[in-house]
Amino acid sequence: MPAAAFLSRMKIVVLTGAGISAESGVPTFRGSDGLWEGHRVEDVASPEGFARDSQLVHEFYNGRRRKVQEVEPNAAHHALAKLGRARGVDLTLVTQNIDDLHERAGSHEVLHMHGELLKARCKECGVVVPCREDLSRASICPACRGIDCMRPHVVWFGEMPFGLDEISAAISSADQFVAIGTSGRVYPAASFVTWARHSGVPTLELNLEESAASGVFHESRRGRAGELVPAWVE
Ligand code: BJW
Repeated sequence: MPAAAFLSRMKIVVLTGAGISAESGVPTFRGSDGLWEGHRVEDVASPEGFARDSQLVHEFYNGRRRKVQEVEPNAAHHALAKLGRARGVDLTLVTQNIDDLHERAGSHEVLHMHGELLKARCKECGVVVPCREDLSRASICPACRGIDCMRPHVVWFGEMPFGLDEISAAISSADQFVAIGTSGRVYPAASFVTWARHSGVPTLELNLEESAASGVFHESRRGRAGELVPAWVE
């Protein structure tokens, strides 16, 4: 067996946020003219908001679903796909983003902790199905045939993010934790850097501006993801 086979691969956990897709033309949430501008968060991103006015929520996500199918991955998504293919690297790619730009850049097994815009879920029977078209109150569940029970397959405030056990295990055994393009304002993702530090894992932030979590990282680099991420991966 070659000696290299005994060398363990470097385990890197990357967390991405809205900032990585900004240069593809996908608006972030909290910037000026961010996604929440013109919407009350609790109206469009909570189960209570959906129960109050599902049509408003459908329209919000229908617009974003159409838009996301018109944009392309950028240099930062491509750099992370390249990192995932690198020999000697064991990459766990966790994204808070509901777009599919990591996959379209060539990344595999992306952990979408806040769900996926191009999927819908039946709130009655739980089936998850691909969804590229508009949803409405008239949408019919393909499994249970119920009416007005399909919702975007996303994680709203007050709901449990996906894959937390897997993410926690990956962070605690990582050699490096890197957060890219996220404001550090939404939990539990904002705590990942603290989880990493508790496990003695070196932490790096790549972000346009100072974030709410910047002070917790060992190192923070400021700039556009489209420049910082390829430079870090090289
Ligand atoms: C660039 C750039 C460029 C720009 N290059 N950078 C304390 C502890 C635990 C929970 C809570 C807590 N306090 C409150 C909570 C509850 C709540 C929460 O966090 N509330 C906060 C508002 C305080 N959290 C929840 O309810 C979560 N569930 C939960 O906690 O379950 C119980 C639980 C408890 C304990 C452990 C485990 C579980 C669920 C949160 C769901 C969030 N959902 C959303 C919507 C998803 C669907 C959709 O997309 O519509 O997720 S909200 C929204 O925010 C979306 C995002 O994924 C998320 C994060 O946003 P992100 O990515 O950081 O974007 P921005 O816009 O905020 O920042 C962009 C950054 O990029 C900026 O810094 C820019 O500078 C930068 N940038 N251009 C590089 N070119």
